[in-house]
Amino acid sequence: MENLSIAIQKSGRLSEQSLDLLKESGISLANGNRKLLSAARNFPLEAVFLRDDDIPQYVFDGVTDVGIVGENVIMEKGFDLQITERLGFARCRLSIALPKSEEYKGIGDLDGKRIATSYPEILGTFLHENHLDCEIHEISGSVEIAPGIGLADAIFDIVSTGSTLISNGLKETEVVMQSEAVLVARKELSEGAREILEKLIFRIRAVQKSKNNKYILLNAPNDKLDDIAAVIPGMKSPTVMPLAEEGWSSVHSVLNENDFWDVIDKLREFGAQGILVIPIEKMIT
Ligand code: PRT
Ligand code: ZN
Repeated sequence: MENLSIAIQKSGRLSEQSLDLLKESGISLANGNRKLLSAARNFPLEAVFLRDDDIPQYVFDGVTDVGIVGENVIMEKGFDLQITERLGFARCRLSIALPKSEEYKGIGDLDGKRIATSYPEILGTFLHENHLDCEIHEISGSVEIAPGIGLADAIFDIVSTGSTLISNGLKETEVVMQSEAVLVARKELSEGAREILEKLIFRIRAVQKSKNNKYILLNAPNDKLDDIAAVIPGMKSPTVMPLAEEGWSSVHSVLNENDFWDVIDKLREFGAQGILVIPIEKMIT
């Protein structure tokens, strides 16, 4: 039986959540720190643990079929790979930042500046698109200290909470791209590998959906059932069952996290009582 091989970051910001996602998809892998390879026991998948920077190349060269890596690394390396699924974790943005004291009226103020970064390709493309002529200083780590030591006038780096910028006396002036972890695949996969990948994606989607949705149970006065059904459509439509108490029903449905509180407010207005909200383990639609 054929295997699908997947590259996963060996240790870093992506490692734990990558393994968790596989685990929630019913695929258990042992990630011993000293191990390079690990085969899943219950799914035709083999994991290879690598530095995140190497993952795009390994997938492109066919050393592994797929990989989990930050979109920023995919963009920077520039290999022609297929993003098969956005995974929603390791969210961050890549931004240009200037010393806080510097006046900034708009993008034109960046012209002529020396910018330190570990992402010269993404930055170069952005500068080119905006007709800016800057000097790019490629450095591999601690980019945020470059302006302080006089190595550069500005930086281009990953920002998440923004606290690294603040503690280095910098301010974010241009957001160049948003990033999150993605599942990438080589464009030419064998038919067998493609089939396993489809199965993996199907499971990942079920996990993602379950995280974005909650199961809701409530008691509703019968004369308000239509109003209530309109705010909670559910996967098809809500399940409505009569309660022992005359004139009341029990309503079961699925709610999306995004409009959760708005819906709850409306349900209360319509007289819903005893509202219970329960996490969903898996959701297959
Ligand atoms: O050893 P290896 O090469 O595998 O790992 P790495 O050190 O290159 O990468 P790692 O594990 O630090 O990050 C992996 C991926 O996580 C990145 O490529 C991004 O896609 C994503 N990610 C999400 C982040 C952050 N958030 C993040 N905050 N990567 C880095 N940071 C750093 C950033 O460089 C900056 O120094 O955190 C600082 C900013 O954070 P805030 O919260 O202070 O703004
Ligand atoms: Zn790295």
